[in-house]
Amino acid sequence: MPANLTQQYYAAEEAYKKASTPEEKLAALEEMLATIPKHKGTEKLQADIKKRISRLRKEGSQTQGGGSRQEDPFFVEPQGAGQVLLLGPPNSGKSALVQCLTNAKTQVAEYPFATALPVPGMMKFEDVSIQLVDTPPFIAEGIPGNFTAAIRNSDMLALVIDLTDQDCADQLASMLEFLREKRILRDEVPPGVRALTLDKILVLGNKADIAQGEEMIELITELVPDCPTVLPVSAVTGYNLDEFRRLTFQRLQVIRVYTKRPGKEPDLDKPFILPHHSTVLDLATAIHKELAENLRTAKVWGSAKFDGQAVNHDYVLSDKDIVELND
Ligand SMILES: Nc1nc2c(ncn2[C@@H]2O[C@H](COP(=O)(O)OP(=O)(O)O)[C@@H](O)[C@H]2O)c(=O)[nH]1
Ligand SMILES: [Mg+2]
Repeated sequence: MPANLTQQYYAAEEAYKKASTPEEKLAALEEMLATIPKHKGTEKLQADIKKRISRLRKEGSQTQGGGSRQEDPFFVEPQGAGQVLLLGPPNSGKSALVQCLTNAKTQVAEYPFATALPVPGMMKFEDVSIQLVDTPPFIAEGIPGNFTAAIRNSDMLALVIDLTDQDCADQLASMLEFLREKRILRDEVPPGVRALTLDKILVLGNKADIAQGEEMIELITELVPDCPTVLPVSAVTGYNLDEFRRLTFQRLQVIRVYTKRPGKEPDLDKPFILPHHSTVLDLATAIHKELAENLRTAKVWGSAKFDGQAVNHDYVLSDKDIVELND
């Protein structure tokens, strides 16, 4: 039987052949598995890829001290509506920003390399919690494999640069080049593959309180090819940090949905976070598999034509909808 492999599969296989580190090999193999057409003709190949993945994972855990992913000091368990990793050269203000935006105790220092490992904290946007991760300085030639894996694993990146630094445009260009080279940044991302498109990257031009911000940003967007959105911010004055919260929530492309029991008030304390275009059935599945299986009727307040309108299981929910599910 012909395998009928796709362009996407061949691209991943090419990346596997070119991979120079175990991390890159593993990412490429996972992508091969995600993009391989699933039918009888590819069963043998699928099994072979799975075997190679498990062998690499085993080797990886041995070299990292017999640890699982959880024991990898660069791995940060995702929490909240999404994980946003801050990446940037030493002294650009990553730690200062994470400290202003979250409850995290991260070290702000006048000297570079103060942050040795990723430090997570939770940032609020309205009633949504978004995870921010402070990271060690980005130096293109010196990024260890598990740091690369942590970058690949995030939902969004905030590239932090220092607008008072004359080299900041070059630094940004080199970060973007690194991300493209590692195939973390792509024009398109096939389903099931961990990578980011340009809209999932925000550039934070920090120290806007003491920089000629506007001029520098104009220069950056001129010099850096395919430049993502640049937001001037300041960790000292808090300038534009609310805009960063809002933009991050928007770019994560998630909605928050509140649930209510029949005849009761809605639970407005803890929204469920779902990807854009999620349906009533997706919500039920997120709450409990059994609820999804036994779901009979649903009512929606918010996006529906009228409050408490009965809707089908495939009704597409909107941000801030209140949903009553009956099994
Ligand atoms: N003026 C000004 N200084 C800042 C700002 N953010 C950080 N700094 C200073 O820049 C230095 C490096 O900050 P830090 O957060 O440790 O940088 P990191 O290495 O990227 O984590 C410290 O002296 C901070 O006080 C800012 O928005 N404005
Ligand atoms: Mg730091």
